[in-house]
Amino acid sequence: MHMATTNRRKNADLRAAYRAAKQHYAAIGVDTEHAIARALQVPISLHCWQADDVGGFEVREGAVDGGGILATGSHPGRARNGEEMRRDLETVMRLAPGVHRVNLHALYAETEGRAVPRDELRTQHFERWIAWARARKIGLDFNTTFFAHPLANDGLTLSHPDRSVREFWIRHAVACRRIATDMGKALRAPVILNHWLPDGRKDSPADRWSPRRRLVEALDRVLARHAGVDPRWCRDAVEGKLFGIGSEDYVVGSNEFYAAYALTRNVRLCLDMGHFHPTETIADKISALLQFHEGLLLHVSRPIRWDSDHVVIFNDDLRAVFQELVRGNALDRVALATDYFDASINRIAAYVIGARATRKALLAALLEPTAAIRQLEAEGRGAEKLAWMEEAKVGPLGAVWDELCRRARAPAGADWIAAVRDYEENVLLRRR
Ligand code: RNT
Ligand code: ZN
Repeated sequence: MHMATTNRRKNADLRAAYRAAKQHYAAIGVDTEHAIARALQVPISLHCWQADDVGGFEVREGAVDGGGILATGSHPGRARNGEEMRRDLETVMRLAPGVHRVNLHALYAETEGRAVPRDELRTQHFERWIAWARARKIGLDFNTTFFAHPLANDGLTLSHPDRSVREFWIRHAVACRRIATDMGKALRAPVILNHWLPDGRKDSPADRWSPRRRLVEALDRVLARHAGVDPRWCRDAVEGKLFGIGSEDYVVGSNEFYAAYALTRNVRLCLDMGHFHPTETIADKISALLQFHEGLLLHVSRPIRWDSDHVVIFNDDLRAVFQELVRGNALDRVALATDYFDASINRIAAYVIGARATRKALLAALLEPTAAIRQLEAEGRGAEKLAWMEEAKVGPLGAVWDELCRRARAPAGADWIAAVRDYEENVLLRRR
């Protein structure tokens, strides 16, 4: 009943609600026109791997374990190839407003049914993705894939004690840097190449030192100068983690490791919202790290009790991250990429919920009367500051959000839900 009413809301009603909201915000010194325009511009890089549960298109030559990545659920409709995945992503981008990029993993190479070793991946294996992105005027981002591979089954890749294993993964990462460079050049937009590796130990390592030393050396080799790699188009990032499945006790690439590594090598640090202790959030880290780092990559995710990669929702953690970015005027220094995978519900809805929640959190932060509450804080009027922060939580955000959606030609309110149901009936359920 409520949903039906929402669906029938007229454009005129939305406009009227927006006019009232605009006045509400103007009265507290907030310009909604500016907030909408800014919120629409910020690119959100959509991870391709929600469409297929991090499966990938690779033709495999040996048994592999998941490498610490686990999508649970068996909802029908998983994308089985590039065409299906691109169609899914197009649908998501119609239903979520604002500028998007698409974030690929090396696992999504299209190799015409041939098994191409990861260290032999070339730009040609991503030509379809590049052509698609060019036609739709979207930027691409990219990731090395250090998991789901026979040479990752030991739980160690770039930090493996066996030199030949390390060399294989170094070649893989360099191949990806070349591909990212070509993608960036072709699209005239720099590509962020993120490196996350599962390396770690399940229990009580006797040596925490050697793998870390080897990882530094291997990453330095990856990030050295290589023919065909141009840092103007390929911007490397490194992503740390606290623990993973099978690496509960020790992760070689911890957050401290990469924070120091990224700073000293002038690459980007990636913070994933799920990669810390359960009550530790990343919002407070941003103003600390950006005193020293030029920029950051954020993996927008949602942990529940552990790094569970749940669908991103408009919750306090997400809002706090965007408040920090807006309050610190740091939106231009931080790249945003979604990162979660839920196979237990409609995957397209999972995407749209997360993409919309992310931009909604951005809009909400832009609607905060930051100058006013800072002034109160500076004057020592702490209770009033807190009171205004409380009031700001329930202003007419929804009306401004609807207007943002309308301007971006995306469905307002809950109107997108019916579109996903249609897509499920007409497209996803036919993928059997
Ligand atoms: C894993 C990291 C990593 C992956 C993707 C698939 O814990 O979050 O970013 O989710 O590379
Ligand atoms: Zn991540």
